[in-house]
Amino acid sequence: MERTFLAIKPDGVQRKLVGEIIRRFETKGFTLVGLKFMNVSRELAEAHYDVHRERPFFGSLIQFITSGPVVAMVWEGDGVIASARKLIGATNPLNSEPGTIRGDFGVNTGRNLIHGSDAPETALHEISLWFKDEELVNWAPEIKAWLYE
Ligand code: DAT
Ligand code: MG
Repeated sequence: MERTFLAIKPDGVQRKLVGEIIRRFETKGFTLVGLKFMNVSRELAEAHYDVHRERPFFGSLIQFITSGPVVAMVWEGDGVIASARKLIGATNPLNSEPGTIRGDFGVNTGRNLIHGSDAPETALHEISLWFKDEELVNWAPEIKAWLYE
């Protein structure tokens, strides 16, 4: 089954939205397979956001993501990569639909609460960047028959 990497950024942690955000992926029907609460090193931050290295906001992005603890997660389910992006909402929270995480809780692109992998290749890359294999838990939720035909 497909897996994606999600991270609640320092603003989501500081604003006490960790439970609310995790709840949305849980109640949707996706399965948590990796979770850690951690400070992010500059090295990891720069590797994670490497595609944005040349962008003008790169410095402030690295500063922000290393400014406080984050909740790093791996979630599993059919179509979870694209679906999680929909649950998260557009990059600029002012453009995110109400009902999405960014649409419900944010007002600024630089404080958009949560990261989600944008494609299968990036998901694989980001999962391996943030998690060791043995940190991921393979398990079969008992509820599965009620979520999947
Ligand atoms: P997303 O997080 O929706 O995948 P992205 O990959 O384009 O968006 O950018 C990564 C993060 O960089 C984004 O969550 C917030 C920040 N960012 C993007 N565009 C920005 C901008 N124009 N000004 C400031 N920060 C920006
Ligand atoms: Mg992105």
